[in-house]
Amino acid sequence: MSKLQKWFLVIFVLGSSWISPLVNSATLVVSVVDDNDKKVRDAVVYAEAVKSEQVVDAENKKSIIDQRDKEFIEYVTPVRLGTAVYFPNNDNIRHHVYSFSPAKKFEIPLYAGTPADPIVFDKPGVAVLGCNIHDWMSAYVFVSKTPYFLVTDADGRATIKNLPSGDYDVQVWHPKLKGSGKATNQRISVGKDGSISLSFVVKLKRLWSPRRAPAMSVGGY
Ligand SMILES: [Cu+2]
Repeated sequence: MSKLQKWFLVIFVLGSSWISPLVNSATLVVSVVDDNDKKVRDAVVYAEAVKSEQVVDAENKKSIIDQRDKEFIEYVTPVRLGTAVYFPNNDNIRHHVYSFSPAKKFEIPLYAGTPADPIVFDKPGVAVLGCNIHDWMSAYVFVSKTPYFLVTDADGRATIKNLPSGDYDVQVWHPKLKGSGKATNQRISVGKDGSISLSFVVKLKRLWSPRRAPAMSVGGY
């Protein structure tokens, strides 16, 4: 290696060490409990960049909300804005899925199997799903503007990986949340690699929900 080549190597190595801080990212570990300290599952945790351009992801995003044993699976499905959601019916009876929510109004009239066309969720917000035949069937689609979101598990936990450097507003939404997600806001700053832990305490409403049909009618319509 000539002297000149060595100098180029030194400049290259120094140069890369200057560039690397730009690709730092953190893991965000979130726990959500209610005001009785009970772990809250099915809570959507989302991190929005404070300086964000909120561009719809151009990638083809797909998701599935299953229907099994006359229930929607999952109860809460967070999706990125623009996601196409398929609604396969895995029961041997027909379902009739609908939403009247401003975030997405749609209807898939009585059907069996998987409808050919998915429903594209193209507005941010929450769509409440129901089934015309089975009143107790309900589910929620949370349409997120940000790519950084997850839903909490049975332990009330969610781990969002690879959050790039920057400032974020982290908020929580749940179907039974009292007040708006905005009120839960916590601002974080990601500067270096590592992990950030956040705890949320949320107040949940008691929601009335229709009872499932009596066992006698299972296997009926
Ligand atoms: Cu149904």
